[in-house]
Amino acid sequence: MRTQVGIVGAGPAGLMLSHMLHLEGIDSVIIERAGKEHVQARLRAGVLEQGTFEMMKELGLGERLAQRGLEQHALDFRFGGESHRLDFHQASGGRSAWVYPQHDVVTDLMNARTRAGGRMFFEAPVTRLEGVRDGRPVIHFEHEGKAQRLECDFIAGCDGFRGVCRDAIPADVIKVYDRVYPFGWLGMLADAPAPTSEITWGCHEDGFAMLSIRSPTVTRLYLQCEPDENPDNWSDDRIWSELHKRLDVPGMPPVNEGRITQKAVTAMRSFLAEPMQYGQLFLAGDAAHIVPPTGAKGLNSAMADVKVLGLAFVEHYKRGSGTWLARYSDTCLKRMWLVQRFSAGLCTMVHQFPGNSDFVRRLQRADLEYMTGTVPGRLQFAENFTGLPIGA
Ligand code: RFL
Repeated sequence: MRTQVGIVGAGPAGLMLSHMLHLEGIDSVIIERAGKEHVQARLRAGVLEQGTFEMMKELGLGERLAQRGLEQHALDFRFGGESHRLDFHQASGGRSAWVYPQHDVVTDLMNARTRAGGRMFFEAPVTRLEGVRDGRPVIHFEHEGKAQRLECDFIAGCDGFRGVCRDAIPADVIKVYDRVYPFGWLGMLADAPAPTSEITWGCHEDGFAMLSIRSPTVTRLYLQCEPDENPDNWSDDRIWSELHKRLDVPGMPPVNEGRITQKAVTAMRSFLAEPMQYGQLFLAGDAAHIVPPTGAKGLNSAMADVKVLGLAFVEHYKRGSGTWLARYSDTCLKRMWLVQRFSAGLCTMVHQFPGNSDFVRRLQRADLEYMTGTVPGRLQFAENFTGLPIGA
């Protein structure tokens, strides 16, 4: 089997890249380890930046997004027993964010690829890559009990943090930056209308909490917890009591309680691998970088990489120029370090770290007050949260 771009992974990065290439008449094949239903059902990120929203619309993926995406103009930071509403729409000169779950993004992309007859292999784990350095790349994978090979011009490693593509870059070439945080998020879905349509963060001395509307009848909720927490340790009563404590403030409607339908713990890390290219292999999305979910940047950063990579492939195939491909890693890393800075900075500002001194807690409060209470603080949050320019 042969294609122009072999794509490992059918997450948002792999699917979006395949879709972009198809619109430009460039052939690709996706090889995905998991089953199709599993990929579509995974509950993960939920907030789109302005740039991701526009990218989806421009690429013909805007229909359901327009119907179901919930435009956001402000984020409500709760600390010191008060609400501090940060209007990022106003601060950024009219940019927004959209609540639109990752599984809907994946469904839109999967439907588009299926309609176009895109070649996708599910339940097909990639076992190794060959020839990424000598210009004749081959993806080896298993499918229906048989060993298979896909020859291609380029390989896009869109196989997430635990994929195999990053390992094809030799240890003396790749440099990895990694920070693991001493806490995680207990994420819940509850059958209850959110008390407000705006994303709300509780920056409380007992730990972080977050609330976001998922649909008119469902709320997405998070609580800071131990990184290896067993979700079963959290009874519904304990969950609601912590959510009220960390999020409710006088003068604002309290958290609405309802039946908890999902409960899972996510660990938190900051991770970045440099370079994002080696020979004919290009890493994109979580395969190259992980951010703590505080800034809602994981999915959006995957989309930003893919936009740069897709355009670079177009430049190569349509205009015979390899300049953009050669610049891919530097272009993405420059933006990604700014995203890391924002995500790690916010994560550090709003969570309680074990052993934090009173001095550090007061500094966290001062950071929150500066960010929500000053024009430069609001501007900085607004331009990062709604998304930095891509490919600049
Ligand atoms: P994905 O979505 O992880 O997709 C990678 C795909 O590659 C497949 N794969 C392989 N396929 C073939 N052969 C192999 N050997 C393979 N190894 C792996 C996997 O099965 C998978 O389908 O990466 P992508 O496309 O880069 O997209 C990135 C986003 O998914 C990710 O950044 C966000 O979802 C991160 N994230 C969150 N981000 C937020 O902004 N807010 C959140 O609340 C949030 N929650 C989350 C998350 C990520 C999570 N994961 C990955 C543990 C919650 C979770 C549980």
